[in-house]
Amino acid sequence: MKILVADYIYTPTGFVENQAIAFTETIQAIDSIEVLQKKYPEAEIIQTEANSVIYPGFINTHVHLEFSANKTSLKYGSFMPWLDSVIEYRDELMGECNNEVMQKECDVMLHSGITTFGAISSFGNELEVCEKTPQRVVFFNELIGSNAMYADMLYGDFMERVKASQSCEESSRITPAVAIHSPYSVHPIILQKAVNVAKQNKLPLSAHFLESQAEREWLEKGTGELKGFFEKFFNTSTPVTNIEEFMFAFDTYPTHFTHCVQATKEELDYLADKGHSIAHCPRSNRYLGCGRLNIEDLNLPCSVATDGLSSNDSLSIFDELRAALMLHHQAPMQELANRLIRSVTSDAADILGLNCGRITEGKLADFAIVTLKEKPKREEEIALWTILHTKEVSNVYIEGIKYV
Ligand code: MCF
Ligand code: FE
Repeated sequence: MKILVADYIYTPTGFVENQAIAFTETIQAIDSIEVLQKKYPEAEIIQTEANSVIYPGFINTHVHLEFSANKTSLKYGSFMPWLDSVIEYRDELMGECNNEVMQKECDVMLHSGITTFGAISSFGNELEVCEKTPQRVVFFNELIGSNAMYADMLYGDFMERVKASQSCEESSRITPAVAIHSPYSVHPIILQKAVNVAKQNKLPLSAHFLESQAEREWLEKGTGELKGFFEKFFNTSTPVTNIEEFMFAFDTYPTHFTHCVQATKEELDYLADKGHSIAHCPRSNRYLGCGRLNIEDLNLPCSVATDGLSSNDSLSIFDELRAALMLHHQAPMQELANRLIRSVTSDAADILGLNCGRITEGKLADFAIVTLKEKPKREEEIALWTILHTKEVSNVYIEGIKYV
């Protein structure tokens, strides 16, 4: 048993002062240090630095580790030139992205307090790193392929990767999962088969959806920049599905949809009605010229995530949260800061179906300890000062073990 003491603890009922947490792999009790010491006289007491706040470990629900080698290869500013550059540099970037490069990025996430991440994997290359890294990893095996001719082969390869990730479940903190790349890139036949795999095995399910204006135009009218892209690279000129057909394919299984920047109010209401959620990637959306997600109008659960280095400049959750504060410049500051912290803790845990993300009895003992520069003058600003001032967290615990 260990007892962690800090000036502040972020709990579901707000920031509490002068309390401590008793934990093993899971949280046993939250109370004053005096009460906990009496209850657990043998426990090791860990005193954090002055002005520290204990948060549940942060959760980054959507990242592509396989693109970690990208610095200046992919074109930022607008979606279609970016996609063209992915086709051009994908092989080169994958070649450069060895385990050492990916592990380094897992460490960047860890030092920003990320104790769980959702890794979108197109080839399964990052499985070994995800087995070794201390974090919990929801391993999203990605299905991609719009050509019916290759559908069986692509589906077969996808299933092999699903099985490989399932075989790591016992010996690591990996949860196997399914990702559908997007409506424009996945044939509806294999899409439905993959959704069924997720449903039958109760695996978390995710999909990129309505990220760019080009995607919307292609799915609605079969025109626009994606038409040229498909003619050039895939020798086709009509979309394989449309917005409704794609959305309906997920009707009976709650799915984590990434981006949704170009979704209409009706589409968002539909997703909400079916119990789905959104991964919001503010820097990725900005860098790929996709626009701003109207988070103020959302009535469905929403996480904030970094996406990959394919459309970002770092995998630090604090860099992302600061970007979100700037992108949503019209939102009341304190409220937004509190909502953002929730989006990478309890909301993200609920979305991925994990027993972490909250400091309450029985939850996994995953903690990120943030040390503020001085005592906050007003309690209602702790979330904001945390986001604005934190480059790295002071300590990280996962399942009760200290990693930072
Ligand atoms: O989320 C961003 C932008 N939207 C779509 N895909 C990706 C993102 N970052 C990486 N990707 C990957 C995706 O997983 O790029 C490939 C897929 O394997 C694009 S398809 C040519
Ligand atoms: Fe993505």
